[in-house]
Amino acid sequence: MKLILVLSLAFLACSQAKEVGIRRYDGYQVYSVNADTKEKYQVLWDVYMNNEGVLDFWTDPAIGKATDVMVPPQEEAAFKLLLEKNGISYEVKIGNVQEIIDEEKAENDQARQARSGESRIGWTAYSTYAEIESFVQDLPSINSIASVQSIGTSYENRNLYAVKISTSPNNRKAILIDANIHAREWITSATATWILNELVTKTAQYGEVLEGIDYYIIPSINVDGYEYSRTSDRMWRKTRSVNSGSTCRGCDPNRNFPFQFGGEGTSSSPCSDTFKGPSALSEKETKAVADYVNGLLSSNVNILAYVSFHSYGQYWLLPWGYTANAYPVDYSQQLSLGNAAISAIQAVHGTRYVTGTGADVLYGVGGASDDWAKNIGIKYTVTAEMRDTGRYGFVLPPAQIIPNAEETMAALTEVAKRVRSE
Ligand code: 0X9
Ligand code: ZN
Ligand code: ZN
Repeated sequence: MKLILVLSLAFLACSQAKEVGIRRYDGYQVYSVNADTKEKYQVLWDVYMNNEGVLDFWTDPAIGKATDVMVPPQEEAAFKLLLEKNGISYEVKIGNVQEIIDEEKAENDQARQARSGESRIGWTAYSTYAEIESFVQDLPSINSIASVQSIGTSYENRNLYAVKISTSPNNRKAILIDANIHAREWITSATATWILNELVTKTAQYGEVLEGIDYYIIPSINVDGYEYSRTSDRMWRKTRSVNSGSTCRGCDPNRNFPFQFGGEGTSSSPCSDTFKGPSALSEKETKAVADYVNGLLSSNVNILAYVSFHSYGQYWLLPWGYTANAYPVDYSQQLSLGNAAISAIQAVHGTRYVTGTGADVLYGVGGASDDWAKNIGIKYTVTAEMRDTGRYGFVLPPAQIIPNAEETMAALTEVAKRVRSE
């Protein structure tokens, strides 16, 4: 009797510690799987559909290209057996996910320590959302080309912002950037804030980017998810809204936009990482983006490009993304800009991107922000999947923030040149 009590108390203490702690990924491996036939793809798809909340598909199942799947240690044997039984080839890309999370955290803590005392954020480390927020709020006082616009609040009531950068009241052409739709893609908000900082503090150096064009930059949109990924679960992707009738939280904001909502690559299960949500724009964060962009268009802002920042894989993804072999009438122009952008990226640090439609290069996705933007009439739309090609995936070391941002700026310069000549 006594022994049982002690045991159950110990269990209680242990489960409580887990509750408040950070989710750990000890022994979790990332498999890069290659389903090269329709049959093998079907097997992989079934695995994907039947293991929501157990296997984390870092990339959605695709045919004839790598699909990255994070596998918990207790599922490893069964997963490997299944692949082998079906003749699906694979390699282990990341041997222990917790190890790279620990490395990232150690580097980040060290870089933050080195910067302690400095009042503005730096790009040698990832920032908290509170730090991003005060960085954004300070921009107009550094340079009057920046103005901050409040675009709403998140599910957990954090403020959402867009920053407008404008060097002349006569500018009519504009480029819009959204970042950090996916919580764990930390590099995207770090890159967006770096770009803002460059434009505001080194304006004269960026004539090619700034001349004649206004920028509307949403540096972090899934802010609740971002904070949750920092404090509780590094691999969190979705929003943090409560789903009625389920204990699983959040929906995938990049499945929540009102174009091809519920189409390919979307799930109706709240526990899935690609849960589309109860209805299009059900999330306060996606609603804020859509209302903001529609508001700009109806006040005659000529948005000619929409760039959505994601990671990872090093892809410059063009429309359409909702299904394979679908191309807008102006696809040749999309592709020529895509090619210019990826060569500009490569020229900076040698990083190689691949360009093509989102669905041809990766997989079909309904309800994504890129296609939604294209569908409402914005000419050039892009999903930029930043570094890397899988060694770190989402857990990109902080030392790569600046090089990643520099090459993204080179690509943005190409977008600006194109938009200016439209
Ligand atoms: O699946 C996504 O939402 C994006 N990839 S990610 O790994 N960052 O989650 C790709 C979306 C590309 N756009 C479309 N296919 N429409
Ligand atoms: Zn993403
Ligand atoms: Zn550099």
